[in-house]
Amino acid sequence: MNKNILLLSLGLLTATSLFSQNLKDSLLFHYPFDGDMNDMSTKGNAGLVFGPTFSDDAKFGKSILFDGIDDYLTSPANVFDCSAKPFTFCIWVKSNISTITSTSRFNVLQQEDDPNNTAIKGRTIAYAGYDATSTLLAFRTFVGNKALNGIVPVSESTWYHVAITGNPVTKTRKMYINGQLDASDSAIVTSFEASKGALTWGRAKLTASATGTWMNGYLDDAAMFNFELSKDQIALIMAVGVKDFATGIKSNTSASTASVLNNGSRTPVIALSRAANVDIFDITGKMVFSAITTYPNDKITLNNLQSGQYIARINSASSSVALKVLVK
Ligand SMILES: [Ca+2]
Repeated sequence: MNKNILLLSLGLLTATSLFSQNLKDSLLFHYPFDGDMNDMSTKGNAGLVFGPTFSDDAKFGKSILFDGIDDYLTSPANVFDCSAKPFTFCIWVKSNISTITSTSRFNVLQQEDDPNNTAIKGRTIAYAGYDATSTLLAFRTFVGNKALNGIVPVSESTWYHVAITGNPVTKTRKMYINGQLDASDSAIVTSFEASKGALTWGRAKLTASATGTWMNGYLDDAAMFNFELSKDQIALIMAVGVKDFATGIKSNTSASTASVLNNGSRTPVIALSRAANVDIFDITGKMVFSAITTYPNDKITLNNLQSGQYIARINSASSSVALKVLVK
């Protein structure tokens, strides 16, 4: 048994790779909202802007700000079909709604009716609605023609990371808020809609009245994947953003450039086989450590990390890897 395995077996510090597959092609769209509606996935799904402006109040780069009156965005048809494959939609959202009433609501992402068969109705993929129990706003999805209601209150002027996953085979839906599971169900909907309709952001369907559905606040770093992201993968997207998440997947899916060990004094150490940048984030996405190593002086001592789960992003000249790091 080599030293690393021995030390890991002590349970003082463990690390596992978050990725086992190349996921580059799984990204159906990625809108950073950094000044335009360009799609940074390989799918070329650039959208159109009808009113919203770009803001420096953002999670990554710029965000896009909706006035709550008549601002919206559109994306092309034939991008997304929730009946075809499992999916994950993720986005950062910040509400500007200061007074919550029983009619408070804003739409984040809406699917229009299918362009090939308008009898097939698109659904509201993500929105925030009034929760009568808490008398507060909470995030929801209506994929599957039934509301899945979250419980985390949506407060004014606070960024929330929203991730919604769906699986058309098991008819399972999950909603994560800030990386934590907020709501889920399974097999309670008949089917997921086979719609390939265009996507509309920040309001109800273009063919319907948008009254009461206008987005009032900010959106940032929106992406759709054609698989169900794990909780750990969602935490990594929160921490580093979709771009670096996808880059890390694309360039290297192996943890071979990094190992994690304990140096004998219960101080966690990341040992690297080459020079690299190491950034470590806590579960809320806050960077808690950053260093550049120079081989062969390749050990990073993590003196000040409290017990808990972290994400380490390690970039070298030739590769990139993300690790889940558990400090006990
Ligand atoms: Ca952005």
